[in-house]
Amino acid sequence: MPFRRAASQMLSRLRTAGLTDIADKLDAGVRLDLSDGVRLFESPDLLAVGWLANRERERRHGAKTYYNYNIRLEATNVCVASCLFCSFARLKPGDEGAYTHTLEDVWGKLRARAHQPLTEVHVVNGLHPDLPFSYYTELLQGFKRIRPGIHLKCFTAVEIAFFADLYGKTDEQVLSELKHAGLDSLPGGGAEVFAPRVRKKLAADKCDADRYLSIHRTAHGLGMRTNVTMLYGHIETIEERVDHMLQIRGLQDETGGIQAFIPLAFHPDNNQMRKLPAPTATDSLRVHAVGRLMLDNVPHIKAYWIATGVEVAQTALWFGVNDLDGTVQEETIYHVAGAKTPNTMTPRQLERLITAAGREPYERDTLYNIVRSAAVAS
Ligand code: V47
Repeated sequence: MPFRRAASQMLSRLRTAGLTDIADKLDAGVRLDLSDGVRLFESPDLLAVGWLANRERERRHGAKTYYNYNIRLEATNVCVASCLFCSFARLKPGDEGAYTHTLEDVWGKLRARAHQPLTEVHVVNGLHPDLPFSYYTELLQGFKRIRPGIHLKCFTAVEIAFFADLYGKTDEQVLSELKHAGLDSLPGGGAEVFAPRVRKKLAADKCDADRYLSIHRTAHGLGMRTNVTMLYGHIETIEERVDHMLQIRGLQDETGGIQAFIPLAFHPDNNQMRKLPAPTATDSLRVHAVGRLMLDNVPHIKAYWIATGVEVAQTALWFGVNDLDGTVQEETIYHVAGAKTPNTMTPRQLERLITAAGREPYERDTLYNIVRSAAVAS
């Protein structure tokens, strides 16, 4: 029978790829370890790895694929950190290309979209040395005044650590005060690669992995959800990638507060690592697939289409991914670093992309409540 033949072909393919024991572990609900993760990265058979990741994706989500109606805002690119991979930051106010929007200007971007049924504002900023803390609390309060129901996913853990040090507060105080002002969740930026070797070379000025994870832990304790990212395709080793995933899994075991893992493809233009090539499509598919397999306790694996490219994000829907981020609209970090993707996609375009991949699109809010199902709407 054709189905039996296909299944037995897959089994023999897994055997040839040396992945049968990993498939067995997944079937038995046994956790994969560091050496399993390394083997998944090293296996020449990308389709076998993808097949395993897809199986886990379908076990959890079937064909359901999420996106959201969001806007990305960056209020300032002034940043005291000099991360080697960053093309966005300017060290000081007044440096060429440096900007800091007034609160009215940032709020204006939301006001200008009064006609859009946005559910999320996602803010990531540079680490500005001179702004008062009230700039950030008022930013949040203003967003909520303009759109009371909107979800504010703002400030990476690296920004929270910076605020605490700059304004003489604890991480918990910063998070509580921002929450009081309207903060709903933390985005996953700033994780880069947790391994101290990589972090020291690439992002020496940023808080270390322990503090990044501790801030997420604290946010979870305060009832907030967070995402976690990994910047891949530069100087990190395969072991360092898997170790990064295992540290995320460890935190998730403790708190359960992580919603999504988002691998971020390194973009080399206009930064200090411009001599490195960008990661290939197959590497991107594999990182997402291995993320799904290692992170058995993180519900959503997101392909950020701005970073992977639209075509790879769509293909990744068969490599473990069940979320495509959203409409985005105002992205700069990736576009100044050479992203060739569009700046925005409409809900209709995202839905078409998902449907054309043989998956079912669902518009979600930030907390993965379904806002709209295309099947119901059409
Ligand atoms: O933290 C900066 C990365 C991140 C480059 O939580 C770069 O839902 C590649 O975190 N090449 C910000 N990456 C973006 C981010 C994010 C994106 C989408 C969704 C979510 C979420 C979070 O961008 C930074 C840094 O890791 N980054 N420069 C670059 N040249």
